[in-house]
Amino acid sequence: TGTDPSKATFSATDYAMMARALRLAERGAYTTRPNPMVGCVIAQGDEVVGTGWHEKKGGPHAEVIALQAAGEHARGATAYVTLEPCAHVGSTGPCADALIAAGVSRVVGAMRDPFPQVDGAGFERLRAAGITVETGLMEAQARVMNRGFLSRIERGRPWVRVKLATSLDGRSALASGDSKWISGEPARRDVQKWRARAGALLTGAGTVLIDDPQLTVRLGDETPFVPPVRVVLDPGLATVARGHIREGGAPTLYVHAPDARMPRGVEADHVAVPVHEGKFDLQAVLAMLAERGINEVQVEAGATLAGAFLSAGLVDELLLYVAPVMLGERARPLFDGLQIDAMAERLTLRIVETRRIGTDVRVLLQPEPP
Ligand code: AOF
Ligand code: ZN
Repeated sequence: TGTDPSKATFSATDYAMMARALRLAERGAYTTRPNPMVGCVIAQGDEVVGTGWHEKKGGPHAEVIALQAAGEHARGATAYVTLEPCAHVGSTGPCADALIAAGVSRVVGAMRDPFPQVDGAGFERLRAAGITVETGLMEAQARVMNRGFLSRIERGRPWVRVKLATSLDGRSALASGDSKWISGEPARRDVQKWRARAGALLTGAGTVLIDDPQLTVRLGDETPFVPPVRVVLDPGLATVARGHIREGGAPTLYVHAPDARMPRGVEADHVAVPVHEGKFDLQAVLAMLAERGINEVQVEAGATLAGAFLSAGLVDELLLYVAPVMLGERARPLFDGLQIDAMAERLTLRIVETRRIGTDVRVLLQPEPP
């Protein structure tokens, strides 16, 4: 810093205010989708005069709530926003205009909003009105928080998190398919929070038949969330009339091969996706989910589907619960179909975070680019 004139320097107060705005934004983690999480803090020097966060699509944006709380104190204040203020009329008016009207004198943004209707226009509008605009404060944190939204807008596909419970010897189930339970109760409860962040929980027909999961979010009554859609990859629509997955207050979407037909008398949401040599085109599956506004997908499936995502290079994040148990050599591996014959071909991952959860260890990993 100091040598690069394009980089603004930020004070300790700036950091503290943006950190607070990021924490506020996180409150929307289970409810804002498909919208991003956004937080806003309005301050006069060290004194916070208004705060806000975006709760849900169609509801007021973070800035509007913070401006309302600040009232006249917004005049001459600094507004800290975790995402560029919008410049479009969507469910609500442009936040850039609201900030201008309130007489804010400085806006500090963590990052640009890549949403096509904003994409720089919000910051531009503020500057044109004579407001000091500085950006890039805690940008890395802001991008991580909204990695799902950013993935959908920037890459046209959701962020893909594969969740797996593994034994110490790298096994995901017994040969019989039985996997109840590898990880302990606290770990299984922890998974619920990651589910609640996701717009979709994706599984395969095999898992529906063997595990019969509900794939719902169970967080306790005090925590509001929007139920993620349960997505079943079922080429022949063999499971549409079966299992707990049809119950429980969350929508279910069946993805099938183009030539499959819904059985007579069964009503379910379904969509055809191309299949090559009996295997789904996973890129097409993800593009279809992005079309439907899904930011984050959590894959909770067996070794076949988990392996297919990994082999295709479509895993962004691996959420691994390692239990201190051995399941032995006849048990199922974590990933089918990974063919590695030389150390040079090995798949390398980066550990993002580790944490002990009850008797297990949670490891969050990201594959290294090849
Ligand atoms: C902001 N502040 O708090 C949020 C923003 O459907 P709408 O009208 O709510 O607009 C959604 C888009 O607005 C969303 O895709 C993103 O680009 C931006 N979200 N912008 O200034 C906020 N939530
Ligand atoms: Zn807005």
